[in-house]
Amino acid sequence: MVHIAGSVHHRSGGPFAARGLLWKVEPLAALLESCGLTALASLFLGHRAFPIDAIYFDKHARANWTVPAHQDRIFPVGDDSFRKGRIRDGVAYAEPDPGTLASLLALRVHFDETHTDTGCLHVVPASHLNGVLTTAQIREIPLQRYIPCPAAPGDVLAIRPLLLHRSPPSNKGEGQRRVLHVVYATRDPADGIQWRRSAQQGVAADGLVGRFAPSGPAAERRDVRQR
Ligand SMILES: O=C(O)CCC(=O)C(=O)O
Repeated sequence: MVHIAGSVHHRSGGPFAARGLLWKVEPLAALLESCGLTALASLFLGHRAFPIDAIYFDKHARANWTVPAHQDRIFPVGDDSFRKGRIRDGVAYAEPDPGTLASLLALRVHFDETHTDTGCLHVVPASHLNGVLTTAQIREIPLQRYIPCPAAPGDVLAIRPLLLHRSPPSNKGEGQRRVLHVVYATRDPADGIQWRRSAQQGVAADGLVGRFAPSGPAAERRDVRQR
């Protein structure tokens, strides 16, 4: 078992999530590159993508939990971009402008089979097209509009962070549902906020940037390597 500093513990005692993995697990950004996940994000987004956040979720008998309906709106940023934000586990988080939020992509890698009984993610299809929703707007949406996203081990679920989603508990508290949730961007926000860069810089220092970039401009990758 891997113990990650800053894991979030459920009331029943078991760890259920570890945030800020790009900074806690140093080789993670390079691993995402070499396993092809970053290339997949680049394909979806039509430009060279880089990870800006990674969270590990582990729902199991001793850590059965629920996340109410929400959109993902805050992400790790550089310390000097801290604005309207909060500190989690020593990392600054802030909300970028709506256009940037709409441009992000989350890839969720599943390590276990999951379905309604084991607390798979539920989403409201196309809800991201309405932009940032207020709490009142989210409350107005009936639970019947949420559809489950079952998955097999190895499946990757691609969602926009603004897609309305909720995570109900595992019905009987049985089984295990482990997910690595990685958020990708293709550029910094437009409003002066900068993503927390260290993970991306780590990849460049390893010389791995450019190995996977199906649609990114080659010249840009060369620039990174020459720096
Ligand atoms: O995977 C889950 O159960 C929770 C996911 C979630 O709510 C999120 O990533 O914001």
